[in-house]
Amino acid sequence: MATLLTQATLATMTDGYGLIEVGAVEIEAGRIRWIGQMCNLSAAQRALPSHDCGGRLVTPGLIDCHSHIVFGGHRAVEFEMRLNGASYEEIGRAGGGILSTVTATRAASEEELLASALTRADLMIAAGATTIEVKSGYGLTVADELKMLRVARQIAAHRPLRVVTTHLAAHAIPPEYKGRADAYIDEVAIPSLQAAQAEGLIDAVDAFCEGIAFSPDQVARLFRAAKALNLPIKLHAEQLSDLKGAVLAAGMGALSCDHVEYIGDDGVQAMARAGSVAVILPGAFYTLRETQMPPITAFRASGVPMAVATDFNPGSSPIASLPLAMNMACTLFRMTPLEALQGTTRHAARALGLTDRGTFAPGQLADLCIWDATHPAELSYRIGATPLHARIFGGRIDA
Ligand code: DI6
Ligand code: FE
Repeated sequence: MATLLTQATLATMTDGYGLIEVGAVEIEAGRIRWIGQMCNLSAAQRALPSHDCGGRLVTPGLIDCHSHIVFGGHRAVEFEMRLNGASYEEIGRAGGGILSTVTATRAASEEELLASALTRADLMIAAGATTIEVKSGYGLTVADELKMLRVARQIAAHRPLRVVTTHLAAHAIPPEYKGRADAYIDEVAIPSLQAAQAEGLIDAVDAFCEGIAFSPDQVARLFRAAKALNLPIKLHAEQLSDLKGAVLAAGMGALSCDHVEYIGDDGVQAMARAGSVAVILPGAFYTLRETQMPPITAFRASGVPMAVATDFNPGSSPIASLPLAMNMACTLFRMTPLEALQGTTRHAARALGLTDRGTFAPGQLADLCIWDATHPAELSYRIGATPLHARIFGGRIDA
């Protein structure tokens, strides 16, 4: 049975905002069937059951294309220790840092990991997300990476949310492989990738290319294994230094290069040639009090599409709200509100290799947000507010 949204201010995101004032959307079988102005509705459409949006802004459902919401424990104590003057090394010696999350994640059962991931998913839903990407990367053994990915896959069975999962075993070097990153790639990262793909647990492969993590050569080895399995690749690249990870990843056809604060012009040009999306993650920049900004002007000038995501993780980005990430992208990085909204809709879909969402067009999934706003710039302008009025998921309006 078809339904109709009426009296909507539609941001279709097909050409800029693609605004349609006094618009309507016909939804059938979970997909968008028709979009247009109210005055062009047919008599048959006017007879459909309808939901009056009261002039409110309606956008595609938001897409968080980079998150790490499956993990054990938390790092708030460490945050407090740092603010009391403890150094990163002292925190590491006291059992803190990313490896404390690895220890807590290994110790947690699938049920415990799912329960905590669902509370985070609920925060993302409340802020307008309808699709999220979730990465592994806190297990760092074959069994624990698979455990994380099974949990990530289960989220969508419990919530009105579409979940895309990414293998990120090459996130950190666990203590048992200290000084042996190559062995870790061969013995854990690649075997867990193959096992995850055999179980149907992953949609893409990611790695952290950085001095404190994996080298471009190690990442290339992992990516060749991903390509052999026909899996798309993406990379945490140039977050803290310029190791030329983006040149490597784009050269291998990456869907996206993420963080990219320290990317050079060679990286930007390689991404432009490959059509890779730059995923901008202002939550991590803010939390780590970084000062090197991603080269927004160069991405814009070179036609590299930019996405905006939360990077929700316990260490560097404990933020669940895409509208807040959009605000940060505008205020910290000088992205425009249009770019920020493209970054959480059509360009975020592209960063995940998805073509069935992120804009309003006939045939697209009927995942959308109705906002207590009348202009799309309000979504980026407000700080810490969540002007979500209602969310429509697969054509159904959330209670
Ligand atoms: N970059 C980050 O900022 C996070 N991971 C990554 O590759 C940090 C993850 C953590 O500290 O738990
Ligand atoms: Fe990340």
